[in-house]
Amino acid sequence: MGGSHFITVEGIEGAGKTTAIDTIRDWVQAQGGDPLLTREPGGTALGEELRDVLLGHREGGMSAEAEVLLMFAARAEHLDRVIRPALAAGRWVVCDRFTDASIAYQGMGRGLGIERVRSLGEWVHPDLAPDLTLWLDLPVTLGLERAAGRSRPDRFESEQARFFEAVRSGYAAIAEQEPARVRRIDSSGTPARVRDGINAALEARFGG
Ligand code: Z5A
Repeated sequence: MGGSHFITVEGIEGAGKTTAIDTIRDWVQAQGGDPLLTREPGGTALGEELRDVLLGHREGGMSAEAEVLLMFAARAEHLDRVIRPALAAGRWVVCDRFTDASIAYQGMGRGLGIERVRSLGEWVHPDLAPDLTLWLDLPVTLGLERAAGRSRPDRFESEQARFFEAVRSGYAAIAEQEPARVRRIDSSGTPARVRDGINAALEARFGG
């Protein structure tokens, strides 16, 4: 159970990542670990500035290419200043979204293509991949319903169901290609059921 581990959490809008991350934190702490919780885009001073640019409603929006490159600029900084040092120090790192989000949102949602975006990941972090990715999966309509009650939608949240269907299919493709790393969690059920699914996935990957 010793040593560093890198866990990422993914899913469409309203998938319940916030609750999932609490569950992961509790599980790691119960094993005696002290997890670093972080997020993308963000996690550093520059990353949070880029997050504001990416999520804000800029007049005219931005091109898909600019969007994906800004995501990876924030990620490069995050890796350099936060993720790699924490892993090197032997900590667990739990990250709310990572490169899979770029593949799903920019590759599929924006139509840049999975392989093009994946090649950016191979350039920015050729030697590093999450040990475990929890993909919180639920129907798009349910995710949008859950998210509807929140504050003013950001630039991504303002997208329509068709966009999130494409994003979801991106996650499904990644899960199919990398079954050892990506664990699908059915997130359509009650919070207690989702929590059980996450705990089971953590136990299967890191337990015993
Ligand atoms: N993005 C990108 O395009 N490319 C990239 O490379 C990266 C990101 C890294 C910001 O991400 C945006 O950036 C994101 C993708 C894009 N846009 N979108 N969509 P973010 O992760 O910060 O934003 P978010 O997706 O809006 O996530 P969130 O708000 O942090 O979490 P969430 O997963 O959407 O959901 P939640 O807040 O945890 O839960 C939603 C609601 O459902 C909430 O009221 C909960 O209490 C409720 N809930 C949760 N679980 C349940 C269950 N089981 N039953 C009933 N209700 C539930």
